[in-house]
Amino acid sequence: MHIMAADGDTAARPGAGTSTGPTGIDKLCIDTIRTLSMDAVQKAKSGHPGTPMAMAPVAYTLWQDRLRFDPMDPTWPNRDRFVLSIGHASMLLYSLLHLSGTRRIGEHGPTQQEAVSLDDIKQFRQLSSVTPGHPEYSYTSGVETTTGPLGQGVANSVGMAMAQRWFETRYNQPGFELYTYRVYALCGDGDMMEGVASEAASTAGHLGLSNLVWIYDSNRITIEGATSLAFDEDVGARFASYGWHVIHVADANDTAAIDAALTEAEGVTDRPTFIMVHSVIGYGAPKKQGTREAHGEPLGDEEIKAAKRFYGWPEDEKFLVPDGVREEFSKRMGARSANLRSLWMGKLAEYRKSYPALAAELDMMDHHQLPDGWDKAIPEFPADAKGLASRDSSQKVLNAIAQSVPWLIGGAADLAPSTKSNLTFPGANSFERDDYAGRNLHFGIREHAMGSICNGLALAGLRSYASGFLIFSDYMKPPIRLAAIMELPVIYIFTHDSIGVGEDGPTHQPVEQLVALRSIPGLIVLRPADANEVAECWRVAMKQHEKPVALILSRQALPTIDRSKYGAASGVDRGAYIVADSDGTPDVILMGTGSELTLCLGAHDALQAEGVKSRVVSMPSWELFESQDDTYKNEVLPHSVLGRVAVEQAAVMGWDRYIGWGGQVIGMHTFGASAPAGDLHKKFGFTPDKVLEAARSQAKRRAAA
Ligand SMILES: Cc1ncc(C[n+]2csc(CCOP(=O)(O)OP(=O)(O)O)c2C)c(N)n1
Ligand SMILES: [Mg+2]
Repeated sequence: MHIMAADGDTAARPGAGTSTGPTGIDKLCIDTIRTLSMDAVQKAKSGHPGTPMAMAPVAYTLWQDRLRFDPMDPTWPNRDRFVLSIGHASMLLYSLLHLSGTRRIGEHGPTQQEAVSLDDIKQFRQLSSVTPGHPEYSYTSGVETTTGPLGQGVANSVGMAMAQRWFETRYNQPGFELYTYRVYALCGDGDMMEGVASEAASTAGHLGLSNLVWIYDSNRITIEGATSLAFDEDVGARFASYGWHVIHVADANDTAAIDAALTEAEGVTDRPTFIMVHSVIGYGAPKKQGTREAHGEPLGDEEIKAAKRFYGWPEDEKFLVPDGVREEFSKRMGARSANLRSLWMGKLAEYRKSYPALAAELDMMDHHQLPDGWDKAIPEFPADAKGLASRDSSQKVLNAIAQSVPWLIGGAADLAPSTKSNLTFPGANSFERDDYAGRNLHFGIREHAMGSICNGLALAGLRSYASGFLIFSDYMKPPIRLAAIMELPVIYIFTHDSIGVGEDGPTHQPVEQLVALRSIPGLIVLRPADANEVAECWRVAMKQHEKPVALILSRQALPTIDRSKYGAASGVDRGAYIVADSDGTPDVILMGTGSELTLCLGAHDALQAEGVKSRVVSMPSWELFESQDDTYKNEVLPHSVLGRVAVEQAAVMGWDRYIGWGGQVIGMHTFGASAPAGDLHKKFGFTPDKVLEAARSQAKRRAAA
């Protein structure tokens, strides 16, 4: 259908302010975004119409004239990233993907199919549609990250911007400016209130990430009503103090001012830019605009008609894309970006010839591959009764791997000396504003942002790791969960894994963290028992390309098990394996993880001497074990053996799956306490005697059976 491109908004219209609004074809395109969003939410009978309506001019200006994003290939490596941190405004993004004609990515790259068709928009929020309630990475082509939990998107954008800097520094060469992309995030009041956004913004300011722009939709409305109910600070001043360049745009409809702000941001070379845009939520809906009612529910047929009248739109038309709108996107944004991408592809072809080794690295990253021999330098640890802490063996293994996998980068939340996560070889410097090639990231004491930034780094193609005390994994649960949802292979190095922490007391002793992590679908949790298991755990972690992995490591020394006497540590990749056994069917199976495997082995020796047949199973990962076939599972834990003891210094929840009815778990039922570790082990029953006692009693079940 053809409708005349109406004139711009005027000050007389409600909510229009005194702006010089968009006119002609621009207004037509913007109003198409608005009306598609209203119609989709109305049809779905749920969703968030108000913010797409208000921010349409801002997003349109960015996409149409700035964003270097080629709809023909939404995965082009040097594309600018657009992060919709206000994930509830998903219809804004779906409308843009549709109108720009963005192509769907198939198994072998871009296809001829639309990423989001008009039919898909009509299926907004329905089962199996590519238009879920909140944008989901890899589900809808063109969506850069999964958003919805407020604060996450902006924090991811910091990781993406750090990754660009890292790529630029390592791979750009004279005459080959391969990596120049910028990262734009659209955020709202909710993002600004969330702590993780502050952590991430503070980090970005410190690092001087001038390739990063956050556009803040300041509409002063959230779900409960006016932001004044809970939020009055001067957000601009806050960002200025973080070291950001701050620009104010008085009216979201003022596309000229938005354009000017984006130009200004491009000129800032030493800091990120924060563009604070004042908008009216639900702009154009006469009764609901500027109110909380425009946030999260359909506007209703009458209000939609009135808004359409206000836009000069045929009020009875639904899902209307007027003639000329798609063409305008393709003429401007499409042509501009296609040109940039084709120049870039040409450059890449030349680069491959001039810098084959660097190009090979980029290809490997792209294909989730590891360099040949990447694990050759991983040490084998000799048997040693004294042994070493798993955090220490992890450091050795990590450093061995990182030397052959240059794109493995990460760091800690101010705990690297304790978590032993630093890369110590020459050239592995700190990532800082004067050395963006550094590989040791200093997140400061910002666990939440650390997790979200690592997701951003992983989204950009790097293998990222985050490290901290296991107890503080609670502070980064949201990004861990999102890594699992997005299928990002981020690695978490969590140390100080139990009451073995000792004197620091219950606030620092993890109890329920292990089961909490194990409850996250898709996350692989590994708690190695000795140095050689640590090496195997790292092998498992590095081979993942769609699962995050949490390594759970000890502060205290763990004996290095004599593998000539016991089962090989390579069993780790099956999640659970037999370490010690007896002839024939065992009377009792002892299962342990981490530091508790030694207790099981001690009990095993004593039981052998008593003529009790026992088996010891090391069980570093429930998830890996669950993915084995039934034959293997039954081989390791035969159904016929009822006598079972599990030992783990953590909450007992979940172990019932493996001990069966009547089995016994020696675990934690309360929080820990502040005392030397030895005393705590006695108090909570982690002693050879207690394990032996439980094993003897369980072994009797065979006789009784
Ligand atoms: C971490 C988190 N907490 C709560 C919510 C629920 N929620 C969704 S939108 C919203 C209000 C957001 O307000 P704002 O960012 O100002 O968006 P606007 O209403 O202006 O579109 C809330 C509380 C959420 N999505 N994420
Ligand atoms: Mg708001």
